[in-house]
Amino acid sequence: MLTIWGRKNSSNVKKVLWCLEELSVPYQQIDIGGKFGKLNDPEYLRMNPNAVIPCLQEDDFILWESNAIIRYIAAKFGKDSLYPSDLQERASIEKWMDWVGCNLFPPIKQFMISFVRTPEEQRDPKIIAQSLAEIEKLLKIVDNTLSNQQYLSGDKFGMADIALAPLAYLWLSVEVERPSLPNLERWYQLLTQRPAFKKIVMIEIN
Ligand SMILES: N[C@@H](CCC(=O)N[C@@H](CS)C(=O)NCC(=O)O)C(=O)O
Repeated sequence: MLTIWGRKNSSNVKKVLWCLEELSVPYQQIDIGGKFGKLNDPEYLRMNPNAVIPCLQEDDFILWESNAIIRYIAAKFGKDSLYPSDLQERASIEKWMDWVGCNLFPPIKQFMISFVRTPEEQRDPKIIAQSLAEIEKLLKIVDNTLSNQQYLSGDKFGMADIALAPLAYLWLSVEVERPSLPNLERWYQLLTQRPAFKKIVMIEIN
């Protein structure tokens, strides 16, 4: 049995739980992080010295970094679906996973901290505007890409979609002015038809 450490409303935990649900892999999930705390408990730090979630535990095997976890799950349980054997096909998907983690996650995190988790009277409009501008710039790249392909992963749903969608969900769920990104919106609507997406991703954001 796989154990996933991390609260269910973290976007990085959602990626992992969604991937498991898509592949019908049984797992147990343990709430930690956010209001549950415990990230700096010595027992958790022994598993993940970064004191962040998610973390996967499978007997003695421990794995952290959400995208590394998705790759592992897909390779182990999704060879015929989420983990293409064609190297170029897989690299094109992994490119987007890295892009989401390196480029999109930092401004989304900044936005979450400075807007969603900060009371209105304490918000800094400049920081909020900067993070929103960066998110928009990046999502326009996604929108352009999605004008030529059905999914971020290509013709078929895959790991890149799993990496991006929980972050896109956050951005689409908050009350801010957004530019029109019709291809991204079409892609998002497609994902909302997936039961595992509804169950894992479309939950209360805070
Ligand atoms: N690069 C890491 C980032 C992990 C990360 O920043 N996780 C956030 C939640 S999305 C976290 O642990 N925040 C502290 C908390 O939830 O208490 C990954 O993709 O796994």
